[in-house]
Amino acid sequence: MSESVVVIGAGGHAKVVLATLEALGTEVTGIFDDSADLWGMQLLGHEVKGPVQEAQSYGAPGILAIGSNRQRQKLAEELSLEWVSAIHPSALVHETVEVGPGSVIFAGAIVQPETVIGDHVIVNTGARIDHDCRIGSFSHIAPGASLAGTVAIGQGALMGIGSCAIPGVTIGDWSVVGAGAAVVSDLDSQVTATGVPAKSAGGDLSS
Ligand code: JB3
Repeated sequence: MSESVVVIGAGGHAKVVLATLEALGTEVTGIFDDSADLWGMQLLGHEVKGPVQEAQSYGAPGILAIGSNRQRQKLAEELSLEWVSAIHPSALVHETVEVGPGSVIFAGAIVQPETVIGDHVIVNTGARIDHDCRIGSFSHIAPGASLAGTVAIGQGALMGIGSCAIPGVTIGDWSVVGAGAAVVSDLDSQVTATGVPAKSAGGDLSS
């Protein structure tokens, strides 16, 4: 990846992005966040330099380090930056896996052959994605979530912490799968599903 990047967002998720960049030996040009009370503060030894628009003046590529799927999409549309992906050295990502710009794959994650990961996706700590999955842009596979082979995750969808999906199921755009839920049949778009087996309660809880 590139030698130096700007990081957008200065919260908890940004800490894990910074840890990933540290592990890769990538320099951080600066962190940018619209919360003025954070400006001048340090996050893991890196300065929060100013508002997100300012990141565009540094000429470095960027990573959106914000956990909200909707906010990552919004900022990706608003900011004119080249986006880079970051894959922690301890993640096992098969050489045939495609990873879109802006996506992050954190420590201990496993991604098996011929899976395609879209843009600005979060594959969080220890998540497992098996072969031939399709992971939509702006989605988030939370820590410890597990996808069997040929699962399709829609744009902006969230697989909650420790949730799972059996082979071949489709999870619609912007849907939310609750923590620990087991998805055994297709889910529509913009629904929330919880439980084992996961049942859709309707409604849109994506954030
Ligand atoms: O559970 C895990 C492992 N990670 C969570 C992650 C996926 O999402 C984490 O525990 C948090 O629940 C959450 O992390 P995040 O996004 O860093 O949340 P928080 O610590 O609240 O920080 C959000 C930062 O993003 C804040 O500094 C906000 O100012 C900034 N932010 C959020 N929305 C935004 C916007 N900044 C701009 N410019 N525009 C936004 O819409």
